[in-house]
Amino acid sequence: MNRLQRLHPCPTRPSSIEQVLGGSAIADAQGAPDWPEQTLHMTGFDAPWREAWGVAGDIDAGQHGDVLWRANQEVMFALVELEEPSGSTAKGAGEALRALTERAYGQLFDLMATQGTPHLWRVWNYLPDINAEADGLERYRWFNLGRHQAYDARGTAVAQHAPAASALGSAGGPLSIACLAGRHPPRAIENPRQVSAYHYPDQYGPRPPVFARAVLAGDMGQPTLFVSGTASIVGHETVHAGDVLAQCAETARNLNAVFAEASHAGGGHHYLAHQAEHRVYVRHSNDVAAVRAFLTDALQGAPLALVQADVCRQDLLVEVESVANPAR
Ligand code: 3EB
Repeated sequence: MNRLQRLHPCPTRPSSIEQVLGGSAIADAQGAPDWPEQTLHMTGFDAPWREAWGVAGDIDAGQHGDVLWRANQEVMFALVELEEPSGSTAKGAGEALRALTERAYGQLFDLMATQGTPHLWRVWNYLPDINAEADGLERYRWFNLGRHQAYDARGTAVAQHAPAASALGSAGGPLSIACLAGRHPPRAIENPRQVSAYHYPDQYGPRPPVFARAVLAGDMGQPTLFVSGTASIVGHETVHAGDVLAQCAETARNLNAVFAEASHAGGGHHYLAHQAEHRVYVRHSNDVAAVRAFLTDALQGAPLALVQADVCRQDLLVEVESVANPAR
């Protein structure tokens, strides 16, 4: 199949032969491309940027319910954005978010089946006020309930079908879910230092998150590594609460562990954190300079895009996600 390519930074028209399937942009990026674009309602700490996923050759596009999509025979980018009509913390907002999440995932799953790309590879989940309580439960936990129920409703076993993912709090905007899905299943990678997220105990909510620590997907002769949001968690517990640099160091250890696992699984390919591109979510704007300095050193100058976002556990101060192609 065609190799997936991230065009980045990206104008509103690709300069190369690739067709863009979709992508994302920081809210202050100029211009509106005609492909589905997930807006990050987040403050960026770099020049405004846009990222896009491209393939060679012909593509199809359409809308299914609330989902915008573009695809070729092998891979689809899809985007669903749903406003919460009564706001994020009004009475009933928790159940409303749960139902909205279940509906969004349900529509995505239906579309993926129809298009012949039934396998989720990578999902980016953003929602406002992720750590706020609604109806006695944290909004991230309501989100997790709806996501898990969408899997359960289709009898899909989460441990076998978990994509790479991120779930972050935005500074406003809709519930926004973007994904890459494929004709062929990805190869899931777990981190031996961490409990698989879909096995987290119920102290983190009534249903666990559904994601793998990373996946290998795309052209399986030359697979792309998508690393999920990675944070200062060992086992299932947050470590170094209150210490942002120690959290950065633990996060770097987790990234290196995931890249090492991917290199073992990668059919002779090697993946290196310092040859990857990283998106870094920082909870407190005041920490940005320190986080940038630490991770620039730890990741040996690999490109970083830093944004302010609320991480999905109150005590997590930083989270990093990555994309890498096999090392040269
Ligand atoms: C963690 O390791 C940190 O709910 O989709 C990271 C990546 C996190 C994805 C998700 C959550 C998600 O549990 C949080």
